[in-house]
Amino acid sequence: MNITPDLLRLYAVTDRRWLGTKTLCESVEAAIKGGVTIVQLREKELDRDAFLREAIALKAVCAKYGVPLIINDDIEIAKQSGADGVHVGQKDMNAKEARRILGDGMILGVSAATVEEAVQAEQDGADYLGCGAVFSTSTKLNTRAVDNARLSAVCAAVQIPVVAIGGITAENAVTLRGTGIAGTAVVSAIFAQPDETAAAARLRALEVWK
Ligand code: TZP
Ligand code: MG
Repeated sequence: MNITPDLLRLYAVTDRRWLGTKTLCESVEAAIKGGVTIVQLREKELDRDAFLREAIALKAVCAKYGVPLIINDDIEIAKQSGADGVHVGQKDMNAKEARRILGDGMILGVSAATVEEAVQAEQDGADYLGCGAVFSTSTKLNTRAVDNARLSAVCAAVQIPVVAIGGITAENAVTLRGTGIAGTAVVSAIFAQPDETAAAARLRALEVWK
């Protein structure tokens, strides 16, 4: 167990498409100031060198605030950048293999949209699960829908903490209360907003895990 539920209250997953004139580091730092508790660097377009540079720069920002940095998909980038862990989807590297390469001391997050996937991921050594999409989203294509009954079943089936993801906003997040989630993971509800600090503070204040 490399993570506790309190570190998963508000999980910011990056997306550079809304950066405008800001750097990713500036945008993430603004979000952390609003109450983000964990950050995932998710880069689908950057080449390897640029991804590694961004990861190293972002690790310095996160470390300043004691916020863990997770790297999407790429274990080698996670290790080389000094990040705190990696997040893999069902179609990425097998969770057991990811845990083997990572060792025991780094955080492993796994996406799970069913109880079966959740139980398997826990067995394979995941520290936390991302479960969704709990609402419709245009940020990621080809998501699977997870309703509150499924989300509750996933939370009940595993000992490790679960974060909900997909289409979560400051308006709809409260409907996730009572499912057993440790927190919410968002992209556009923070990074598509003009003021990331205010957006993060609003989401964090909802305390949907209670
Ligand atoms: N995984 C499942 S949905 C999603 C990811 C990365 C995108 C969530 O983005 P948004 O903007 O919070 O809906
Ligand atoms: Mg992935």
